[in-house]
Amino acid sequence: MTRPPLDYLLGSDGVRADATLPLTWFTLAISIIVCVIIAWLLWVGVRRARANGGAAETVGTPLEPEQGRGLSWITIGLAVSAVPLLATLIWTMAALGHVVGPPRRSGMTIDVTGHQWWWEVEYHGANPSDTFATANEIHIPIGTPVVVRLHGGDVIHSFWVPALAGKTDTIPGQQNIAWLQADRPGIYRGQCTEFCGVEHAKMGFEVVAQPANDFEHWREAQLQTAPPPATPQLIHGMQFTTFRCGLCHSIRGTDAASHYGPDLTHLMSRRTIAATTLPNNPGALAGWIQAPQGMKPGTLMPDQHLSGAELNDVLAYVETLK
Ligand code: HEC
Ligand SMILES: [Cu+2]
Repeated sequence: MTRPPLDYLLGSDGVRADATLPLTWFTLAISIIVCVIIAWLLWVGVRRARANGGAAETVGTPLEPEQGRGLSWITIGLAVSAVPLLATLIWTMAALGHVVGPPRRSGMTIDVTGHQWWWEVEYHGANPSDTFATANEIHIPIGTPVVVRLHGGDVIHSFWVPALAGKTDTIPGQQNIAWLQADRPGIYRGQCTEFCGVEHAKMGFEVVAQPANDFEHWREAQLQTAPPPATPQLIHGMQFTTFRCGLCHSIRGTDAASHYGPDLTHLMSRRTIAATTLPNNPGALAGWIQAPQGMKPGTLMPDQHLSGAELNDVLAYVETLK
């Protein structure tokens, strides 16, 4: 979805951002105006002091009676600055009232965990078998408030989708609550905004807001387990992948069941890999599996050094994880 640049500055796409965006522009404008006025007054003052022979000569000499009148300007200055400050305070309180609490009747609750340097996303349903996990791509139905329970996997991260809502930290050992609501379909960029180590900048994610029907289709597809391998190459690929990659990854329907790294059950349904570092296409995938350290130095997935044949089998199998 491309939007005109001005729309990014002035527009928001969800109720939470709607409440904070105009306040942000207001406080920025007031701050700029105050800076300009103060700089101008300072300049005027310096010029006047120079015209009167410079400030140095007056240091230590008692004030002439008429010079004491300058004090009234301080009172006026305080009164003038109190007005925008008070307005900002009242507006801030009103905006907080809109964004802070999750709506009482939320449509959906998901769990999001910040890891160095990717996002684990977990969906739940009425039954335990309705639970599935994905990574770095959060799908939500439009027009529905979605409560996001935030967890910290290792260090403090911060969850931010600028067009939809403000920031909320993910803290190890504590659960924080954020909520998202998108007004229209779209793909909204999210980003970790609390410095969390070398690959902090490459800890992005996407929120895909869809009409309720499309979202339901996506959910149904995600609930499926991985398809059984259909050819000898795929059988070998699956065996090798679960043996080698299952140490850290989960593929539902196989023996790979570790949650150290992203769940790969529906890897090919995602638009990006490695927390938006790379587009999800066969070339990038092959490069990532073989040498992730070259693309995201420091990432907790080690280079795999597979032989050509092993890599081919792994890729062939992984590409069936739609
Ligand atoms: C020692 C643990 C470990 C092993 C072994 C491992 N990975 Fe990973 N993998 C990770 C971690 C951690 C990430 C998240 C990296 C990041 O985004 O910074 C990851 C990310 C990925 C991703 C990107 C997923 C996404 O949605 O962003 C793919 C694909 C992947 N690994 C495939 C594999 C394959 C295939 C193998 C086996 C050949 C493998 N990995 C072996 C830990 C591991
Ligand atoms: Cu982070």
